[in-house]
Amino acid sequence: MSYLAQQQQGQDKEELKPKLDADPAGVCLSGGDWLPNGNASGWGEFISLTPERSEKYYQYNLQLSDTVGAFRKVPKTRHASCDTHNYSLPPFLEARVSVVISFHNEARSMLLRTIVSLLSRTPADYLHEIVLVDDASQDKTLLEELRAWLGTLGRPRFIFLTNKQRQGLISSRNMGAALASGDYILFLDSHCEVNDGWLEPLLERVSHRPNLAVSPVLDPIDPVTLRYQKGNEMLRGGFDWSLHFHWHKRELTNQELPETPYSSPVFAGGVLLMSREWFLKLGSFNANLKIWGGESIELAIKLWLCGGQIEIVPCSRIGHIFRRHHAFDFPLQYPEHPMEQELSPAQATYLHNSKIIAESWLDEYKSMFYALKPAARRIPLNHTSHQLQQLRRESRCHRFHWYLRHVSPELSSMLYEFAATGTLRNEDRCLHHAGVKNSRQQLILVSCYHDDITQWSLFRSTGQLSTQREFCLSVEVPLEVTLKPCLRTNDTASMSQRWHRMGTSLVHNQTHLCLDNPLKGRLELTACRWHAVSQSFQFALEMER
Ligand code: LR7
Ligand code: MN
Repeated sequence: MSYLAQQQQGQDKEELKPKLDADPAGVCLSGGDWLPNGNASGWGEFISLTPERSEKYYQYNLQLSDTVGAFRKVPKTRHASCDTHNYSLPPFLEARVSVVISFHNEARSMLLRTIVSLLSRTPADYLHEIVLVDDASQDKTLLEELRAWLGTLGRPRFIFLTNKQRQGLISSRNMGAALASGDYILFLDSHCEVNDGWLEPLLERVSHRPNLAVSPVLDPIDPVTLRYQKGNEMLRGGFDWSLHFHWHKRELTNQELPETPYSSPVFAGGVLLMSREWFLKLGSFNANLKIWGGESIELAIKLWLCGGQIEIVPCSRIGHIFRRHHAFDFPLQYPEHPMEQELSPAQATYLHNSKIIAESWLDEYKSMFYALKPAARRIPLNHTSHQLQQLRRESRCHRFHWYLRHVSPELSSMLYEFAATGTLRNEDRCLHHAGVKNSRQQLILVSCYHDDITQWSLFRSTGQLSTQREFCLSVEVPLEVTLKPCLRTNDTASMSQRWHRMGTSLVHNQTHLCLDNPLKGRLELTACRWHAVSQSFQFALEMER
């Protein structure tokens, strides 16, 4: 029974059901008759709404958020068999869950809906506490107002923390985890709605395997219509060599059903539940990571390497508003550093965090990362990694090649697929795809430290030289070097897209001519000349042949 239902024990069960009103979003039903004053819109007197602000401030529909109610029904998105499964749960005294939510400038109605969904859809015995960390939001009275209301509920325990100065979500979550006292810890964004029965499937998995960490399947909530949609349970999390998160398709084995829990190289985004002790033993989120980004990839790598596993559990569903843009500023990381002129503060922060992951865990494979993100070389790191080295030693963590072999075949296949990859340099400039102009793809040579400098890959098997597998360097009659969509290799026209290496030259297979940059800026095909500087093109990373 949920906490709120328990509060009203003794009342007629029928009465506990939320009143069903048509919902402005047109898809869900709102309720919330347990809220103060029985106010169905759910706000009542206990908390005032956020003052009007532009949509841009939140990057979602604030007006709708304020009107759909603190509680609303959400569609059932998990497989029907999840409802009939009898979950074998650990005794609740051994499985108390602490939920940690850090927020920066979240709309009141949104944060409240997140909390209310937890209170109403979590078995009360297992919901030990909710830790709310206000990461220096502009709204200075929200936490006090929440304390005044939530503090009166008695159970679960609430812990309120306010950062006077912005710490970022990574430190804030660490602080929350350090104060928490449950057996398990769950990190949640501040604009989520947990779906019915979200916790039981997760607890069932972790209670049998103490080193397992689990994620639910994320259901997307549309930032404009607030429509709660069904997320995809056929995807596992992963990342590429530039340390960007990606989803990979999951294939079902004979015994597997779509709703069967499955292992994953990384978490489903940033939402995860694991033993609090195990989280602390792993050193929490790497405290050198700043503000936003990378922390869940870092935790995933160290967890696998140091004896843990990760699973995604499709019977557990949590809705999350996926915003299209950041809703907050990134503090300048390197004021006065020349790099700051080339990278935005958000890019510099993300690159800084990625560099820490590469330096901490990738071992000799970190050269793959630097090949794809040359700008990371210039990011200063001013901290020591003693603690991490100690963790690696004491927990006898595997080296990164173990992760490649046993956890992420996708990442290792990227290694063998390419003969060379990364930026493509000619003298002091790099070949860059600058978009389309007058319906032609623009190929130019620019500074190699440009943050989104094009990454090229020369495929071993096909000889195609492509940007993200999308566009291939091609030669058109009469000998014009262009970018064209990559053709399938069974298409004879794809012959015009094949290249091979001769020393540092790039030779076009069909014509036996070399890629050349004779006029500093315009690519041509000319007769190959041994050691010609204008024909020398170096990839950031050349694989062994
Ligand atoms: O300085 C900040 N301080 C904060 O407390 C910046 C942000 N935050 C809060 C913010 O209010 C929000 O609650 O941190 C949370 C995440 O920030 P978002 O929602 O603006 O970004 P996001 O949705 O892209 O976050 C994803 O990436 C983050 C990288 O650090 C974290 O891993 C988030 O957990 C991750 N979110 C998800 O993957 C969605 C699923 C979480 C759930 C449910
Ligand atoms: Mn989010």
